[in-house]
Amino acid sequence: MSEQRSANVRYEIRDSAGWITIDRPAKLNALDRRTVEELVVHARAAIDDADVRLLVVTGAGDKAFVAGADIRAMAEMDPREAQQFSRFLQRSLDVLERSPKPVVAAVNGFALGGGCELALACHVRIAADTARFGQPEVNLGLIPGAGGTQRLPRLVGRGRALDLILGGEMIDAAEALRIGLVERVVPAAELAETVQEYTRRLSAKSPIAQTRAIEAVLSGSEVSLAEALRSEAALFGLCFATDDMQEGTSAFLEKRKASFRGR
Ligand code: CO8
Repeated sequence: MSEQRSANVRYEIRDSAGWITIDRPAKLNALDRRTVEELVVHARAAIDDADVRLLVVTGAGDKAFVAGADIRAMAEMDPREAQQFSRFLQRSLDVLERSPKPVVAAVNGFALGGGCELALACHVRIAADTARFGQPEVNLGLIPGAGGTQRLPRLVGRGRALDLILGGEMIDAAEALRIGLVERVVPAAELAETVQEYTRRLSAKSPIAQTRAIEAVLSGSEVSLAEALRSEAALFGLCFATDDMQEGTSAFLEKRKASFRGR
């Protein structure tokens, strides 16, 4: 498929992954309302497209993934508008986190403020070794407002999250890997190919099992352990009603490669 382009976001399918590229390099891909709206339109289209198996979110250029919410746009807001913008961003990032298809952040540079929060809403983060992360909102007299106060501690622990949020300092990719903010770090020149290879590998697995796994992990983090374990068992049981489970187990027993169809 050829590339689709809206004002600030590009979309193309590579292999079976829908690549969403935030494309405002002159503003280090900062997120204003229009950019976020376009991101969501492309994300929803990718989720609904039967030919797309996974989503990748990245930034244009080699400097920034996303350097935050657009500070110029925020400077004009009153408290009510800021709260609405925060809810709008939160709901938009929920679309990625709640995607039934895996969502990978290919973090190619600065991931700051809302940009770090965008990466946090993705299921897996693969970063260039040149990427830098941070929640610098305190430098602006703000707090993270796009999920950072909630997703960051859940990912790296409360102490490390507060260290980042209270200090407002940036950390490099190696430190992000060390604290569990990203899952992999690769040389910048190899980021796109690494992510493409990663999406190829994930595409060969059972889509329906991946969807159920995302559901189990996400829903489980919102309830008690006992309830989460019941939910895991229910989702595990549902897998046994799928062709993919028959195919996966038969392929193993027949010593051949499984061919999953996502049903
Ligand atoms: N918003 C708007 N414009 C930006 C942003 C941003 N977040 N980041 C960079 N830009 C613009 C710059 O203003 C500049 O534009 P211009 O050339 O027109 O002056 C251009 O991008 C290039 O930036 P720099 O010249 O500053 O590039 P440097 O290489 O010197 O510095 C930095 C790179 C260090 C990344 C620097 O640009 C920077 O510190 N940016 C701001 C980072 C930041 O504070 N991000 C957090 C923003 S707050 C936030 O994200 C809150 C999220 C929650 C929102 C919830 C809703 C209310």
